[in-house]
Amino acid sequence: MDKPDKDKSGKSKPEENSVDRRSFIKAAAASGAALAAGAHSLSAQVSGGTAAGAAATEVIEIVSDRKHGSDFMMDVLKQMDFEFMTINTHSDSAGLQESVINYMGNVNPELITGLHEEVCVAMAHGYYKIEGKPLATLIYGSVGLQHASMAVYSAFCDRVPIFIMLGNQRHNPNSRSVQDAPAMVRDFTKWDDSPLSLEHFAQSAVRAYSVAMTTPTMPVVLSVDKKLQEMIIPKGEKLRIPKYTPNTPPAGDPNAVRELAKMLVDAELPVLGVERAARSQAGLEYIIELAELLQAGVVDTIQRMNFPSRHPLLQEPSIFGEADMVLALEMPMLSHSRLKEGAKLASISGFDLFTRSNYWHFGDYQEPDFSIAADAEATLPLLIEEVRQQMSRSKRSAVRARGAKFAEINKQNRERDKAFAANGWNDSPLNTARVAAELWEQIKNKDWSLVSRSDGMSDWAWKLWDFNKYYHHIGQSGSVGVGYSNPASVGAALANRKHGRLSINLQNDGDFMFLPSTLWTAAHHKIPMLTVMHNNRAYNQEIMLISRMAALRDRDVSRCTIGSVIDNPNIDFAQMARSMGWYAEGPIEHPSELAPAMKRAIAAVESGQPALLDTVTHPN
Ligand SMILES: Cc1ncc(C[n+]2csc(CCOP(=O)(O)OP(=O)(O)O)c2C)c(N)n1
Ligand SMILES: [Mg+2]
Repeated sequence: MDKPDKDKSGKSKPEENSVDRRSFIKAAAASGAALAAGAHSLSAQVSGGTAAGAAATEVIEIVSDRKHGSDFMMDVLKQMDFEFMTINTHSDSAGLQESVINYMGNVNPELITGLHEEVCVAMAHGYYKIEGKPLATLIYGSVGLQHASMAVYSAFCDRVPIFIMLGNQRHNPNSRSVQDAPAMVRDFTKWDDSPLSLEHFAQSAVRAYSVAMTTPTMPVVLSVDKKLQEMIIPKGEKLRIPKYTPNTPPAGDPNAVRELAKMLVDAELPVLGVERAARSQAGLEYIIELAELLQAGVVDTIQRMNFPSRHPLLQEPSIFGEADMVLALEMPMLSHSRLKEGAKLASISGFDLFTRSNYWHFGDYQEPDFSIAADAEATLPLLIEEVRQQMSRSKRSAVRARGAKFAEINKQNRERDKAFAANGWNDSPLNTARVAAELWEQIKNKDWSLVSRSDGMSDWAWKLWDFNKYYHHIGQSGSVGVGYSNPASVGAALANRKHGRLSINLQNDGDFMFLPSTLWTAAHHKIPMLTVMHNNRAYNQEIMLISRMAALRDRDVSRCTIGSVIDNPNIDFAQMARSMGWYAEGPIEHPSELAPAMKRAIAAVESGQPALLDTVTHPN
C-alpha cells in the first residue's frame, strides 16, 4: 500500500490521510478519474499473485475531528482495489454507503445497485469468473443475507471468492438486528468475523480477503457494526492497517508430481478429467500443453473454461470407461467406479484443503489410487516439466497413434452433433440448435464472451461454437440453484465491459423469472449485453423428471406439465425488458425472423445498450 505523503517536517499532510471532507468532495467532483488513478492497487491480488505485489503496513494518524469509522474502513479496503461494490441499500450500512459515495467519490469501489440481495451476490459471482478478482458486496445483515443465501451457496460450491459485508447493529435489540449475522451462511462460507473495533475491522478485512483469495477460493463475510461505522474517530488516534501479501497457491509436492508423471507416461490410454482446473488463461494453456504432450484424451465438465471446445483431444465422458489411467484435475466427484477394472485414478484437487459438512457439494468418495492435495493450476507447470523429461523420443512418437485415435472419435462426435442439430431446423417453436447456430454466424468474427451457463439450450453453444479463450465462457453455477444465471450473466458482462467484449447470455425462462429485476441493474449501470431467451415456457427439466416418474408408475404422462409449465398467461419478456430500459424484440417464433432480429439486437448492444430477444423455443 502507498505510504501517505509527508511534508518537509516528516509529518503527514492532513488532506491526504485524514479527511477534510469538503475539499475531498470538491476534488472528487473535479476529477473522478484522478481519484481512480490515485487509488491503491494490488494487481497481484489475482489468485496466484506473488509477494512482489505485497503492500506495506500503513498507520493512519487522525488529524481531523471529522473522520468517521466508515471512512477508515474505506482506507482499509483501498488495498483490495475493488472495482465495484454491489449493494442493496439499508439503514445499518448508511455510514459505509455514505463513505463510498463521498469519501471515495464512488470510485474503486463504484456502487452497483441490485434490487435483490441475491442479485448482488450472483453478480459478484459472474464478475469473478471473467475478471479473476472479487467484488465487494454490501447487504443487510438480517433480512438481506436471507435473500442472498442461495447465491452465497452457489459461489461456495463453485469456489468463487466474494467479499461480503453485512450492515448490522447489535447494540439495539429493537431493530432488525441479529446476534450472529454470518451464522446464516457459515455452512457455506470459508471464514467470517464481526469486528468490535476499527483496528479489529482492519485485521479481519485483510485476513478475510487473504482467506478468500487463497485456493480453494470461496466467499467470506464481515459483519460491520453500525455504531462502528458511524463513530467519529478521536483526533490524534493512530490506526494501523496491516499489509496484505497474496499467498502463492499450494502446489503439489515435487516427489509426488514426479511419481504422477511416471504413471501418465507409462499409461496406454491416459485421459484427463477437468472440472474447475483452469482459473485463468494460463491454466487453460497448461491443460492444452499437458494433453498434447501426452496425446491424452480430455473430458471437460465445463464448470470452467478448461479446454477448447474444438480441440481434437476433447472426448465425451464415456471415454473414462476405456482409459487405463485417469487424472482428475479439480474434479473430486469423479468416482473410481466410472473406470474400467484395473484402471488407475489419480487426482490433483484442493477439495480436501477446505470444505464444510452440512450442505453437501460432493458425491461418492473418489477412491483415488494416487492423490495430491494441491491447486491443479499451480501444480501443472511442474507436472508438464516432469512429463516432458520422462517422455523418451520413442515414447513421443508412439503416443501420436493414440492422439490420432482420439482425434477420430472427436471428429465423429462433432459430425453426429452437426447432423443432430439439423433435426427440426425449420421448426416453430424454434430448434435451440438453430438459435445457437444463427447466433454463432453473427458473433464468430467478434470478440465475444458467453456470460451464461454453457450447458444451456442443450449444450448447443458448446457443441457448435469455437470456445478457445478463458473468457469465452463462465461455466456453470456450482450449486445448480435456479436463479443464478440471469444475475451472474450481468456481473460477467460488467467485467467484460471495459474490455469491449460482446457479452452473450443464453437465458432460460424459469431461471430468468427468479430475479427479473436484474434487467434494471444492467440498464441503469449501462452494461451492454445480449440476452437470448430460451423461452420454452416451462420448468422443462422438472417436467421430464415427473413424466419419467408417471411412466415408471404406469400412470398418465400427459398430465405431467401440471405445476411445471410457465404459460397461460405467456410471459412477454420483450415488454418486460423494454419497461426496464432494454432494447428488446419478441416473441420470435419463426426461424426466418431470427437472423435479422439478432443483427438489430447486436447493433443495439454495440451502441452500449443491453438487448433482449425473446425466442420461443422447443422444450430442450
Ligand atoms: C432454487 C431452485 N429451485 C428449484 C430447483 C429445481 N429445478 C431444477 S431445474 C428446474 C427448471 C428450470 O427451468 P428453466 O430455467 O426454464 O430451464 P428448463 O428446464 O426449462 O430448460 C427447477 C425448478 C432448483 N434447481 N433450484
Ligand atoms: Mg424453461
